[in-house]
Amino acid sequence: MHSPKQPRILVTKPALPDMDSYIDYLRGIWERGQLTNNGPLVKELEIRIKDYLGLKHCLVVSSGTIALQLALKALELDGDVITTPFSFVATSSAIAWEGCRPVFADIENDTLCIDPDRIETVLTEHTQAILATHIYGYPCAVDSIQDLAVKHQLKVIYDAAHAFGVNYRNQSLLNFGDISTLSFHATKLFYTGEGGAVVCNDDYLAERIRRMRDFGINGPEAFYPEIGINAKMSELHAALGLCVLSGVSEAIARRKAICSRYDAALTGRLVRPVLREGTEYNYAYYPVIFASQAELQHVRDALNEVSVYPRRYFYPPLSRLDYVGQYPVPLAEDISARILCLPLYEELDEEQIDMICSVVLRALNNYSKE
Ligand code: T4K
Repeated sequence: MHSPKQPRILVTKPALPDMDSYIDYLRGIWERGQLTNNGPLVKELEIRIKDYLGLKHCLVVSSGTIALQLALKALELDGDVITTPFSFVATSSAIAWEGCRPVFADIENDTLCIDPDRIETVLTEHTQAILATHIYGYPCAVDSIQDLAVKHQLKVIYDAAHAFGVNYRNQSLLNFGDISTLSFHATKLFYTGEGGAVVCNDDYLAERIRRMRDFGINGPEAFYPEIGINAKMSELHAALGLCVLSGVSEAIARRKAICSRYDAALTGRLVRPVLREGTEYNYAYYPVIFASQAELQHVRDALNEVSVYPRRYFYPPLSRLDYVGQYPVPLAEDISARILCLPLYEELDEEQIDMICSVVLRALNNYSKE
């Protein structure tokens, strides 16, 4: 049981930047009196993210969910969108919220991303787009997905909520597809508290999304050429992002060291998803796959006993949502029942990692004896 003396180890914890650096930004905000509406810090954050990741257009918004909605809206989608059942609920709910129909294609059993071969089996004349998630920041089969898009004239959106800082074949993973979306939620590697971004290479699309995130306004005389919404990021969120961005390379390096320590103890005992060759990972998550759901529950209970709280990201599969149609996705069903994300954040120290590993290994041994 949790004792008040034993600090809880949760699945993640934001590495808060130096408070003085945030206060410095706040002073500037106080002097200017501009709290929102595309202020100087939002503009600076966009430039800094573009430079850091090597992107053409990056439009910051108020959440990763609204980034997905803007992507669907900007591409004028209103029909079937083929998507992954193995993701966070926002991937599916954004599709349904925008009046489109989520159609599920099962995942690859190694990368856990949507399987291009399965996409082909659910394609119909109503399919307009593919919305695939780089789950945990693991790249999707971007080439095969692009081939399908060209062959069937489909748009491609990547939910890249987990993929900040991931490079694939020597460039940002965000450069693939028509649009990629990011989440800057507090639980993410790079965060602004709440926030997100829409990334694309197309000038017209970028201009459209820029207007759409601001009610569709076109210029200071408030002319509205098309429908928009309020998806703006505030200066307070952008200020936090600017502070966090300065430490993001260090954060990735620290997380890499933590993952190596987990690997050293757990490799051979637990299965891990497979990273596609050519990936420079961001170490956003540490998912492990158990032999069965019962084994997962046994290990999770043992961790909870010592106040360690891993998370079942992502269970159950999205194809079980009440507001979507029925699609057989046996691999996603199977994996989502057996996968658990172990705690991973910069502050986690060696002693804590070793303790987590020894509890996991002991629980696995006990379970196999039962
Ligand atoms: N697409 C994908 C693939 C996504 O994963 C997400 C979001 C989205 C789209 C949508 O993006 P946003 O609209 O959210 O920007 C979290 C987040 O709320 C969500 O952003 C995230 N994915 C999802 C995977 O996880 P929970 O249910 O895990 O949050 P919570 O509050 O249980 O936090 C987890 C742990 O983090 C807690 O045990 C403690 C720690 N924590 C959390 C917060 C919020 C902190 O230490 N400080 C904090 O401020 O949902």
